[in-house]
Amino acid sequence: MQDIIFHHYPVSPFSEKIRLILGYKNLSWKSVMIPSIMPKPDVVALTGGYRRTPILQIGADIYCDTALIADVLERIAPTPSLYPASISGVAKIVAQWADTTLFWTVIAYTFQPAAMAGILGNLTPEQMKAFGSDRAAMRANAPRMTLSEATGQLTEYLRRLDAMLANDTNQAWLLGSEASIADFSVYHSLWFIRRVPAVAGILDAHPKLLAWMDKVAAIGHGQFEKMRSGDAIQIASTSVACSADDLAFVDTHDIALGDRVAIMPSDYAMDAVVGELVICSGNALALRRTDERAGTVVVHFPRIGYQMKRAD
Ligand SMILES: N[C@@H](CCC(=O)N[C@@H](CS)C(=O)NCC(=O)O)C(=O)O
Repeated sequence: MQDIIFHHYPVSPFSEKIRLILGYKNLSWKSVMIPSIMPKPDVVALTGGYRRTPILQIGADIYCDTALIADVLERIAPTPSLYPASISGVAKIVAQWADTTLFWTVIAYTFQPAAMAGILGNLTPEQMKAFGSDRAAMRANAPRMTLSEATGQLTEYLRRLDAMLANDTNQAWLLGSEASIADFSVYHSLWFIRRVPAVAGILDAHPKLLAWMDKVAAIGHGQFEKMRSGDAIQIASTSVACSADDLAFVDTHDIALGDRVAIMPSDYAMDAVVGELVICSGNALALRRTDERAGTVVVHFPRIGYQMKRAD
C-alpha cells in the first residue's frame, strides 16, 4: 500500500474534517503543508489547476474535494465506517448541506470585523490584504451573505443541530448511536468558529453541541509525519496511477472515455483542469494529464459540485 499523502494547512476547516477522519480510521499518513493563498505551484503541478484545500495524493492519483477524499479513505479503511448502512443516505445529504450552506454561513459570520485578527493567526496587515484579495478573486461573483443574515441563520442552524443530540446515550452522534460523515462535515465549520474567541460565544447556548464537539476533537488526527511538497511531487512522478476498470461508465455528457475534457468546481475557485477522461462513474470523474514535474497523474473529482465540458 502506497503512502497516504495529505496536502493541507492548519487553519483550513475542510482539512480539519479529513485530519479527523484519518484519526477516526486510525490511519498513518504523510502531512504536506501548502500555502493558503495563490500562488501554489506545487499543488497545481499535481492537480493541473485545482487550487482548493485540501487534496489527497496516493502515488500518482490526486483526489480533489473532501467528499471524494472521504470515500477514498473509506475504501482504504472500511471500519469504522463513515457511512453506516442504516443512515448512509441521510448522512451524505446532511454532510453536503454542512459543506455548503452551513460552511458559507459560518464564513460570513466568522469573518466579521471584530474577529479578523484572531481568524488566521498572526498575519501582518499586508498578509491580511493579500488573503482578502485572494479570496475575493476566488469567489468572483458567488453570492455573499451579510453579517446580520449570517448571525440569524447560524443561530437557527445551531438550535437545529443541538436538537439532534439527545441527552440519552442512544443519540451520541448527530444521526444516532453511530458516528458518520455528517458528524465530520458539521464539526469542521463549528471548529472554525470555536477557534476564534471573539465569535465563539455563539456556541455557548448549546452545551450538548459543545460536549459533542469535545468528543469529535478527542478522535485526534491519527499518526502522521511531515513530508516536503517536492518529495510528494517526486513520488507522483515515479508512480503509476491506479486503474479504474471496476467503475461502471455512466455517460450523462455524451463524452467518451479517452476524450479531452475540462473539469472544474461549479461554485467557486472555478479553475479548469484539462486532460483525458479516464473515469466517469455515478459518483466520480477523473482525467489523466501530464505535468513537467509530477509526470502523468490522474486527477479525481466527485460528480456533485463539479462540472465537465469537452475541451477542444
Ligand atoms: N468542496 C470543497 C471545499 C474546499 C474549500 O473550500 N476549502 C477552502 C479551505 S478550508 C479553500 O479551498 N480555500 C482556498 C484555498 O485554500 O486556496 C471540499 O470539500 O474539499
